[in-house]
Amino acid sequence: EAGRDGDGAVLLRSPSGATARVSLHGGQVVSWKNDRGDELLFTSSKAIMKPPKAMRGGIPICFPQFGNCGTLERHGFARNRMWGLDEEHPALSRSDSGSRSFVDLILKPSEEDTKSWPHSFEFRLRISLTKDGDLSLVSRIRNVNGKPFSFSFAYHTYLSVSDISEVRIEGLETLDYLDNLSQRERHTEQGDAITFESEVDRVYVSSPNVIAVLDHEKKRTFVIRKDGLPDTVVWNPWEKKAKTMADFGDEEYKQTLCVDAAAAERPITLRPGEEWTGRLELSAVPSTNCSDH
Ligand code: TA6
Repeated sequence: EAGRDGDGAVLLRSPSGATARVSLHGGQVVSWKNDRGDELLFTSSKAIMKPPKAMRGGIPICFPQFGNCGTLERHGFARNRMWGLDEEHPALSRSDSGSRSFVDLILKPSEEDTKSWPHSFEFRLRISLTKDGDLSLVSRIRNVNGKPFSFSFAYHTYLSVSDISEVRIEGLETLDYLDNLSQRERHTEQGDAITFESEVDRVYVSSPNVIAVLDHEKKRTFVIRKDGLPDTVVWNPWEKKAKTMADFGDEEYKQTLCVDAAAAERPITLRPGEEWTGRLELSAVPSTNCSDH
């Protein structure tokens, strides 16, 4: 079938020539390239590309929980499941040239899933490339249960960076964050842009809907726009933690930074029949100087 590669991943192409690959395993974006063919998302050289676990890199979807709580799988089961194509009219998603710029996926709970999380939902995920090559993910989660349920969520986004020491985040200054490295203790960020010189694992709460990740060496700025997702998670495992991860190279912490649009601090509650929408839009723009975004 056109638009699918040998591994069953869906290939997207924007009119500008940007591309993305979406794996049905996890509904995970596993590649996003600009019109020059530069890869913008990180994938570990040690990533395990087949089920049952999510591959290390790209954008795994964390649902129905972000983190580790109770009997539910760590970061939820959505990233580990096979998703279906949700396309009534697949031809509509193709451009004149035959390539497609978006795909609609769907996840419903299996019987196994309802044992660890006894709720019924329909999770629809549209992944698209805009005409300029920006990457957009829109999640719509509907409660098809007779009772309310609550969940947390994250787009666990592994950005590809030149060297973590050359990277800074703008937009999270002076915010409160929960520090996962010290029992989720609450701290307040100082006034400066965030830079990296050791392990970081934080949930910045009630963060702005637009933040920027500046890669000085690559002269590239990622602009991250979110909607419906109040928090931003920032994670880099650094050297020691990297060595404990079997599917992550010892030195690869230098080449990636996770910046996740998330609903992590407070769960989202849906009443029967209600639907929630959470959006992420990523763009990568050349930056000629530091304030250029
Ligand atoms: O905050 C990000 C985080 O929860 C970290 O604690 C970290 O270990 C990471 O996600 C990756 O989790 P994973 O289950 O994919 O190894």
